[in-house]
Amino acid sequence: MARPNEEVEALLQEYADLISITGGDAFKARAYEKAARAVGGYHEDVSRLDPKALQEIPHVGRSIAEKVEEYLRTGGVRVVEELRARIPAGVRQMTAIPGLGPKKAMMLFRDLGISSVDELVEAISAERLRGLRGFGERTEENILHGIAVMQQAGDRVHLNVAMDLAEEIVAELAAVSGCARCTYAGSLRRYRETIGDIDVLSAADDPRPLVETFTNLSYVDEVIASGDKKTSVRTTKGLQVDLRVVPLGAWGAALQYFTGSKAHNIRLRERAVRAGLKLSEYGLFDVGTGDLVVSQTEEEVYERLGLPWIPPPLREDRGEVEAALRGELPDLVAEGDLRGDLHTHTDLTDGVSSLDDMVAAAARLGHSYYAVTDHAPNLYMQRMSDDKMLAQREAVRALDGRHHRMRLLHGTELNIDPDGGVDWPEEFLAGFDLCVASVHSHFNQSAAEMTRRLVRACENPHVNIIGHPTGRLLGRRPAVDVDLDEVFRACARTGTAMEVNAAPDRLDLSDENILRARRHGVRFAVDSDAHSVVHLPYLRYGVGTAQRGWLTADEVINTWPLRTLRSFLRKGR
Ligand code: DGT
Ligand code: CA
Ligand code: CA
Ligand code: ZN
Repeated sequence: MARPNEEVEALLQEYADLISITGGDAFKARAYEKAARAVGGYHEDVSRLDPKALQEIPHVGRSIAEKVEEYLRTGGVRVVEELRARIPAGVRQMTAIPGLGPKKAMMLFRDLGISSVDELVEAISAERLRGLRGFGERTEENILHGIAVMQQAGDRVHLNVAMDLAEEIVAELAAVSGCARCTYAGSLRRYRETIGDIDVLSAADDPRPLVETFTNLSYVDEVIASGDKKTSVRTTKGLQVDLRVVPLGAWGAALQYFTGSKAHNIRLRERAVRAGLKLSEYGLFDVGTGDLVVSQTEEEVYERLGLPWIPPPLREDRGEVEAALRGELPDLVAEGDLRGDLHTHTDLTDGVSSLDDMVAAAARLGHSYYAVTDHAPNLYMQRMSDDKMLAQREAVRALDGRHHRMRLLHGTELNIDPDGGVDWPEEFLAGFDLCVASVHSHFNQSAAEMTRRLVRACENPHVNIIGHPTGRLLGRRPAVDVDLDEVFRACARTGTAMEVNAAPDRLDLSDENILRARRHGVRFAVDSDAHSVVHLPYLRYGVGTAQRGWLTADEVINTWPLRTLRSFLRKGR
């Protein structure tokens, strides 16, 4: 698979969780957690490292390196499997419920014998949790909400997981002789925030060599179906991939059809019908004569329906057809429009790459400016201090302009406290080039409290960007309860940007919230929130999300020239 590092990260994290829920050594659990993150963010493919090179990864000592090696060699780790076996599968599922967590899940299993998510729902409605220490009515609500979040995510995967795999498959198929075209379509081409299955489309006269290569890919576990029109496989990680092979002459119609969304396609078919045409994956046909009208390119299909080509992220039937008819499609922000990244971390706090490495990697991506925004002191685990921050500023100033003349900004990611205050007083904040401010605690405040909290943060003259504004973690943590319109109004009024956090497990703001925010005239920052050099390219997922929110380049502050950006960052000061 594309990233063995992520597989190993998941395994080490699972081991850490297992240690802590079975009452093991907390120090050991923490060590595995740190190693997991370090491996996930490591710049080299761990499956290519020998045991000695493995130990050069931060937080990976001999014993952890041995387990990684065992996993890469055999596909499993004995001690992890032993611990897994001690906990029923249903309980392990319970530990993943957002808002419940491993400790409480184990307590419910031990004290009440609850051993599955279904049993837990039953126990809550029978009020069997009442009276248990640490379980109030609010907790019950949170657990039920958490279960809903988990079930909603279902078997869908994050965008980067699907993208890595899809790009690998497309590259393999494109190399097969006779393959005239190959690309991914479906929700992935539309940059939807999670992906149900991957749809790959190829053009060839003879589909057989392509199907042959496809079904024999090393990471294919099972061929679910193989017919004339479609071959579906399941990968070893449980992700479904559909391959369709069409004649080159039908490429445009097929690409249009299989990109979707279904709702967008229905709108197009209605337009076709009104024009006496029939639209299918084979082409656009004249209903009267049955003759093919067009099918080779998507542009032709749209044009024949009286429309300009519509970018895939807009194809959700959210008014794009109407806008296209009026000639008012937005000129969407593109990845190439971004001049920099305004929210990133280093190993001074919870990042795993050094300042030098982050800066060098960012410069290689072609950024013309780049902000370093490590965590502020109130996130206690990070042990930030004034001195450390000032020392980092010196280091940042020394590197300024050194890599491809990329300009550096020294910032921080502040913690918005429950009342809307932040970590430092004005005088200290004034020393930063920019401040991101985020909610990192007290996620369960009421909507009124949370709204006041975020509005106050916007009103702080030194807060420039609200980081991951709703705090959601896809499949793991729901968005906070807040009156977003009120917050958006405050952003527009105070000159505070809303972040589009590009981390694939956040994508926060979401496409729908972006659409809402832009109606208030809000400005946005598309940021990677990178904690490692390998996260820097995640910006593409933020741009995809911004496009789904209809954003143009001028609405995104990190497409602006540095001078314009600096003036925005002054907030009228
Ligand atoms: P996913 O896989 O749940 O993330 O979402 P999609 O959009 O990739 O959906 P999928 O894989 O079921 O189908 C891929 C595309 O094929 C879909 O976006 C539109 C097209 N399609 C599939 N079934 C239908 C259908 O019954 N009617 C129409 N008009 N289009 C369909
Ligand atoms: Ca799909
Ligand atoms: Ca599909
Ligand atoms: Zn951050």
